[in-house]
Formats: sequence, structure tokens, C-alpha cells
Amino acid sequence: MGTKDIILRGARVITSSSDGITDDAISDGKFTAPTSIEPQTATEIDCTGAVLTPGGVDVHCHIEQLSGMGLMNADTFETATRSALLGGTTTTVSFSPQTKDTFSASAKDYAQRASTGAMTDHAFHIIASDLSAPSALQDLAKAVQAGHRSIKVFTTYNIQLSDREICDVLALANTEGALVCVHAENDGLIGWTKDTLLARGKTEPKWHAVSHPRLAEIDAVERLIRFAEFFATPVMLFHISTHEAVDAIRSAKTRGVPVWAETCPHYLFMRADDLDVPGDEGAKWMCSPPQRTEHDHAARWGGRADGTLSIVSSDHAPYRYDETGKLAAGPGADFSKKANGLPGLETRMPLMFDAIVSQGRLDGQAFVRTCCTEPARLHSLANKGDIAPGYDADLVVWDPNTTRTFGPNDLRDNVGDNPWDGTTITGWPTRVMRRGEWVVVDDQVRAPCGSGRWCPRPHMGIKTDATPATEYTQATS
Ligand code: DUC
Ligand code: ZN
Ligand code: ZN
Repeated sequence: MGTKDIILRGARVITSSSDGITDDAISDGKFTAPTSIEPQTATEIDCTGAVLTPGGVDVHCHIEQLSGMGLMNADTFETATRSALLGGTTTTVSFSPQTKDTFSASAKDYAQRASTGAMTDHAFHIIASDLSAPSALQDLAKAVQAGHRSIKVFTTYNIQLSDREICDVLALANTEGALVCVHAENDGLIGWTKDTLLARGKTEPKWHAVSHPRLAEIDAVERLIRFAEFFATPVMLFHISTHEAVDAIRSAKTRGVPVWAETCPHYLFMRADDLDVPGDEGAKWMCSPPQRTEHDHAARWGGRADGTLSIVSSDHAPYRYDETGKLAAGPGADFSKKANGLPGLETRMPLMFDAIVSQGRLDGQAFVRTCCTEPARLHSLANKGDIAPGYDADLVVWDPNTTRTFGPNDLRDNVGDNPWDGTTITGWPTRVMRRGEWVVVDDQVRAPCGSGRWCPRPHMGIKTDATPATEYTQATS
């Protein structure tokens, strides 16, 4: 490892705007034009037959975070980011949850933990879940000014904000320049359906999917779109699962509402039926919102193809299938007492590479834009997510011919099972570079713990020319 110039020759290089056989040059940890470095002094690597893409940017992962039920994730920054690198992801955005400290103090605490553990470059979304303190909004503004340009709010999960509070966050984001990311599901519909299922003895994991009705997502997404429209404030709708929500987002974007949306591999490839296995085991696939149907898969691919869905993140939420995680409330506990979430940091890029590049579901540039460029741009991660002069030299060397079938426990996180067991993919990262250094070679991590850097986000990356509602302008002028 070092900062010596490097030339990678002869690979198929896919960027956000090009796809073809070319050479790539790296100097001082950045991509540069091959003509600008001295071939005599550079290290040359023959990459004929390989595919090169930017390093993955995963902007939705839970690391060292307590769940709504008070359970700590199975992964530390070390184990989570190790598996991320092995799957070709070099930048992560995880969460700084609200604690009794100020927002900035909590973010500092997370930055400190990441500074000793993380091997990926990283940033944090600030979770706002309690605005009751008189200084809460002022504190939140300070955290944004300190370089945390995204705020996460919930409409459910026992940590939801009221509509009125969400308005305060949107107004603040507008003034300070921050992206508001939302877990959008209607809490009342979920609560009523869950209570009714449990009262009738429908307690197995498969009922979890029923307990999060489609209309809960549709309602919350449609309402958040109206809020984004009122304030003309950029909103990112996390983990979209239903085709109706895709349609609502498409029509909002057509009207010029500053709304963007994410989905995840488990909503593209898994179904609600996957939870229908005997006993507790379906808990391994429990997440919120739940997986849906093949019809929803098709709508999401259509949504990705036409830009309605901008990004695919993992929503890595790691819980072991034992008493520390999924079975913390004991074997046979009802679905509402089981932690939600699947591991995904290591599998997101390979699953998407297989679907888009190997199987040709979209063009290669769509893979890069979905998994690298757009996540970075929308989350204000400067110089991340593409291969172009001046960008950080984060890249993945793929062997496009390796075919691999996932096994029951072959991920390098700390979960102990792979929810993609039995899934066969083609294409695997053989080498990964982060800022010009090889951090994965032959499926082995070489990066020291804590070698990932915090990515300050001094400015908001999205520019919107949306105009707010007349009443907003009247009220604020
Ligand atoms: N859903 C989330 O929104 N986050 C963590 C895990 C989950 O299932
Ligand atoms: Zn969520
Ligand atoms: Zn999540």
C-alpha cells in the first residue's frame, strides 16, 4: 500500500457516463487522466478481462445502533465495514441516533467509535426522534452546520415525530441545507393490524408481513410528498416496497416535487412468502417495511429504469438468530417481539452487479449510478461514487465470470447467517481500492481498523428549483 502512481490497463471500465475498455490512472489517492502520470515510475496492473467500477456507496446501514426494542446490532464498525469492503462498498452512511446528549455530541461519539473501527470512509445521518427539549431544533441545526447534512425521521417504530414536528424538521432542513430521510409507514394502520393479528393468535413471523399493510406505506409516502411540496425541501424516502408508492413518487417528481427514493435488494428479489417457514426461522427475513410480491419487483425495476427510484441501499440491520438478536424474547415469541432487519453490506453490490451487469436488466452505467454515484450525490458526499479525475480513487475490480452460490453462513459480518443462502450470482469483487490503497486483495481485507475517514459534508449536494407553497411564502416573508 502507498501513494505511488498506479495505472490499471485494459479493463472494461464502467462509470456513471461511460462503459468501455480503457486505462485508469491513480495518483495520490485520486483518479487522474492516464496522460498526466509518468508510466515509467507508475505501477502497472494488467486488468484485461476484469470489470472496473467505482467503490460502492451504501447510504443506509445500521452499525452499533440500538433497535427500537433496545437490542444492540450484532455488528461493530469493524465487522460491518469489513464485510462492506469485501462486497465492494468503500463508503457507508450509518446512523447517529438521538440520545439524551445533544445531536452534535451523539454524532461525535459515533465519529469516535468509527474512527477506531471503520475501514470504509463514512458519514452519519442524524436521527431526530424527540424534539421536546426547548433547545432541540437549535441543537439539530448545529449538527447540520457541523457537517452532517442528512436528518432521519420516522413516522412509526415508537420513535416517530408528529406531523407538526416533521414540519419543524423540514423547515430547518430548508434553512440549513440538509436532506430529510424518512422511514414512511403509517403507525396507526400498523398498530391496529398487529394488535388484531395477535388477538387472533396469528403470531408466527409470516404475519409480520401482514402487520405492515401496503396502505401504511402508501399513505405515509403520499403525505410526505405533500410535505416536501409545501416546504420545497428535498426529501429522501427510504426503502420503498410497494408499486403504489413508486407510482406516487413518479407523479410527484413529474410535478417537480423535490423527492427522491431508495429501495433495497430484499425488495427487488425477495417476497413476503419467504417468511413463511416453520417455527421462528422466518424471523431471519423480517424487516420493515416487509418484502412484497413479484408485481412489486417489476414496478421497482421500472422505477429504477425511469429514475423514479434513484438508489439501492442495503438497510444493513444485523441481528443474530439467537438470544442476542432475533430470539431475544425467547423461542416462540410473537413476531412483534422479534428484531427487524437483515444484513446486506456485503451482498448489495454483488446482487446488483449480477442483476444489472451480468444479466443485463439495465445498462452498466445504471449499476454505477444506482449503487455509487447517485447515493453519493444525493447525500452530499463530495468526490465519491464515480471514476473521474479528482474523485477519490475508490474502485472495485470485478471478475465478471465468477459464479457463486451463497451459503448459510458465508458473510464476513457478525450475523452468523446469510439471508441470501442458495442464491446464485455471477460477478464478484476480487480487489477493492479505497483512496488509492488496495484494501481487499483475493477476498482478504488489508485495511487496518479505523483507516476509514469521516466525510464531512459542508454543503448540501442537491440543488432544487422547486417553489414552496404560497402559504409557506406568506407565512415566512
Ligand atoms: N427496517 C428499518 O427501517 N431499519 C432497520 C431494519 C428494518 O427492518
Ligand atoms: Zn427504516
Ligand atoms: Zn434502516
